[in-house]
Amino acid sequence: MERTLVLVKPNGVERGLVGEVVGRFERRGLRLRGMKMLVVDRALAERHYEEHVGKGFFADLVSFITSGPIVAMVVEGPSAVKVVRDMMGATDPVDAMPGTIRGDFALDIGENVVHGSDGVESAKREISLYFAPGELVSA
Ligand code: DAT
Ligand code: MG
Repeated sequence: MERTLVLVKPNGVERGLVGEVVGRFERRGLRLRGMKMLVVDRALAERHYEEHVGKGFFADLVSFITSGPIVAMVVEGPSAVKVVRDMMGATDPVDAMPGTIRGDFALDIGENVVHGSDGVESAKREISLYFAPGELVSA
């Protein structure tokens, strides 16, 4: 079993896609272990995306993720990191396959609707940024 962090980004919340995104994971058989709505502040955004500090898109990335409420969730299941990444599709929605979340609901790389952790270690780090241990339930 693995856990991964999923965010519905501000444009996904604004467009009313929270249920669609959550429903896809639930129907796949993944389990929700925590979920909350919050507005990300600059400090949290910079910690979350620290691997991208110095890149040309970093300022826009921080500005976007802090631009409105997001929904953060911890999703659990077998190989959850990979399964969620596969269900989200490629980072650039233009390259994302139809049937994936980005492939069905996005066209702009800067506003690609969802975030999913890219590995087991990054999932642990990211989950701890958004959730205290007591905010998560176990099976
Ligand atoms: P992912 O979200 O698929 O893990 P990433 O970690 O490489 O992708 O980048 C984080 C986010 O930054 C990504 O969801 C959208 C944005 N981003 C990445 N590359 C970009 C680029 N070349 N131009 C604009 N935004 C970009
Ligand atoms: Mg990433």
